[in-house]
Amino acid sequence: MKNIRLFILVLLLAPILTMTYCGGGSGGSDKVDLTDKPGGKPSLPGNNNPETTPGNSDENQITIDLSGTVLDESGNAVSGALITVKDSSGNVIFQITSAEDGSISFSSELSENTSPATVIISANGYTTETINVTSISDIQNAIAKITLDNADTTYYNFTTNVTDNTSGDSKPIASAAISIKDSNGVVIAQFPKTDSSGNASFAGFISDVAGSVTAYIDFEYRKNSEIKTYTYTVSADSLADLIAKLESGIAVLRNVVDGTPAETDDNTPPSTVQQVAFDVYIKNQETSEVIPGAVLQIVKVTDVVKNSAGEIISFNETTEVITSLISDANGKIDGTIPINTAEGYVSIIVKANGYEEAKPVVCKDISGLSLIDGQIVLKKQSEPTGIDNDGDGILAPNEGTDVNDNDASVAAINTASYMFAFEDNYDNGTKKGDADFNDAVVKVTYKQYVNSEGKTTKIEIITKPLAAGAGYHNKFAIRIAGKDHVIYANLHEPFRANGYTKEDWNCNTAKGYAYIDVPEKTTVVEYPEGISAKDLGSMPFDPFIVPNNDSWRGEVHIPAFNTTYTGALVDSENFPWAIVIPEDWQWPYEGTTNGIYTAYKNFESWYESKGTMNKDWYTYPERRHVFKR
Ligand SMILES: [Ca+2]
Ligand SMILES: [Ca+2]
Ligand SMILES: [Ca+2]
Ligand SMILES: [Ca+2]
Repeated sequence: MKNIRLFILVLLLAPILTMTYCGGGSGGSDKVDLTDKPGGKPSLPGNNNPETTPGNSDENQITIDLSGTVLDESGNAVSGALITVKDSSGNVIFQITSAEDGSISFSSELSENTSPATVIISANGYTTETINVTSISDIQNAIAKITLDNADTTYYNFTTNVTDNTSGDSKPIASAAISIKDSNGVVIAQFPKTDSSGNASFAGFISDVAGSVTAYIDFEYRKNSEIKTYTYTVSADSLADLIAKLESGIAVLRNVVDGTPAETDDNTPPSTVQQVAFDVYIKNQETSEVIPGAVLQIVKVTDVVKNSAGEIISFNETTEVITSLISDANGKIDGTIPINTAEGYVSIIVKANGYEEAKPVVCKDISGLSLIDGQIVLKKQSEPTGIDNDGDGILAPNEGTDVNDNDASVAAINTASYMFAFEDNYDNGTKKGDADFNDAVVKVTYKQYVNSEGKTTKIEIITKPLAAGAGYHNKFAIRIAGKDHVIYANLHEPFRANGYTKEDWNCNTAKGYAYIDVPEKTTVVEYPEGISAKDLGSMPFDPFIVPNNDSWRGEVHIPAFNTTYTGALVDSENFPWAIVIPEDWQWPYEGTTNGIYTAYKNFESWYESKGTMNKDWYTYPERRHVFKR
């Protein structure tokens, strides 16, 4: 009903409302029709030279076809040899494994900018070969016929013992499969499975590999009545060091952090930002006592490379912390974190005073998960020593993670920026309103202050109005924990305060006009008693507009989040009227035919595929159709 009324109202108003706008301080003004509809191209004052840069195309791809064989010194085929191609920074570009008959073949699309530097050929029992290359044809030459030398080997005969000490009771692990891999991931030793006492003996030759080596211990355990698999790894800088560790026995500390896939809901449109809930206990590995004040950091991971089987073969773990969660008095972490679905991959690090740092999750794609739950066990290291100036229980930097050791109300600060883009006149036809998503565009940076009990004590909302291409005077507000914080009662006001005249409506949306900068506004929300992560919810919270600040028009919210708004959030085809973009973004010009569909060619497949394809659609604007900042 509401939408029909809106539509009729706009139809009535459109011929009446003839408004003027001044762009870019040019001082010129012309009459334009208030359209905000497909095809409604505003007429512009003369002498405009709109930028006509060609569309932003995808990165150029080249197709490569490689083939060759791997033989030993006697000319026999070597199967299972691993050919790894890396760039000059050591990142893996791709990997190929030789077949039963020693043949290798690889066909794939690669970025034109690929610059291979080394080809590494490794196989169990052979000396690893490294060949320097500068081009794809160099790689073809290098792998056409590879002859591997038999490696120098050493005979080993020793026994290892594996126990599960997660609950502090050193239970033997039976039927564990143990293997040792070199730094290229080639298996150089395989053990018989552990017996009922957790023992496994190795007797045989192992190649004298250089560099670091890792033992992989795969086993099954029971969680609730379910059988789950776990891989525990032990690394060392040399084979001798690793064998010494294995001989002295391995006490497994099992960090159990499981993920539950999100249920696909046909009634929710896709979102570029997704929230993942955490329900995790942090415990002392020896005593099972809970650890309050432990900091769980979600760390950004980039440059993820997968092989054809979908396994991650390389990645870059950054030091950038996306979100910090802190365990409460019961050692529990119970809250949600925002994840940009286009990135998805994170690592998790847990730190607590006097405990060894733990990494229960290393490079995992958590987009598509709704919940991560389980327990993370930490090994006691020493009594905590160091400075805790404010007495909040978290030590100052160097020894601990307190971001402000002079303020007990803050132990971590989570910062993130989002752009929100709204339609104020939706559902007026076949193409989703005019879907220009420029009626209200704001950038919001949140700074969330979290204390050592995991409670939020303060949120700074830093808002920058970017565009208001609308005939309506829209109200912009953010709902947090059930309370509305009105940032602008009329989003045109901040533009008027910075040079637009009273009649302006096409603010930073008209083609041919320069961007007018509107300064940021900071709104501070305080929680003197602290609010729990569960009660607060998480970024980007619940931003919305009230079209023309008329309450009878309802509110426009981002539908992907748990908004408390009970009115309509999408149209009959689940099309959203508000979107969130997790980085800087260029909104469509006013009057762009079919709005966002034209300005962002990948939007349609992202929306139609329910967010599974073109997750980064917002990074590929058609430059002719978006406003330049
Ligand atoms: Ca402190
Ligand atoms: Ca502090
Ligand atoms: Ca619009
Ligand atoms: Ca508009």
